Amino acid sequence: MKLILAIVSNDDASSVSSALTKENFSVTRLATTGGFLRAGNTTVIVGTEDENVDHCIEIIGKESQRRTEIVPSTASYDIGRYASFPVEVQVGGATIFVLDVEQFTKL
Ligand code: 2BA
Repeated sequence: MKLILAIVSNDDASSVSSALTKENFSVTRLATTGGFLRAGNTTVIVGTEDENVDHCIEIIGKESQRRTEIVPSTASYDIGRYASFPVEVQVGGATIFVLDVEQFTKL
């Protein structure tokens, strides 16, 4: 058995967990924070048999594809004025760890 830890953006967390649940994976979601950006992200935990790992990763990848979005950004000038302009940012993607499970018990 394996434990899959997938860190995804908060925007993708719902679609990742819905798609996994639909395919009969058991899913736990944790609210986590990235150490570099210190922004919220979601860690999805899935315990599954070895033969299902590739399918699980495939679903996570499909629901959290890296993409570019245009978001508004604001710059301030010393004279007390602000300007708003669109910037391209990369969103999505997943960081996935697969661990061996020594024991799995439900009491
Ligand atoms: P990603 O590499 O896609 O990582 C996204 C989030 O996944 C990370 O959020 C962190 O929460 C988790 N993560 C990634 N690799 C990990 C690992 N080896 N162990 C544990 N957790 C891991 P953040 O830490 O906020 O990083 C956001 C993005 O900033 C990263 O995207 C990467 O592009 C960049 N980044 C992270 N650390 C960096 C560093 N030391 N120097 C430069 N850029 C960094």
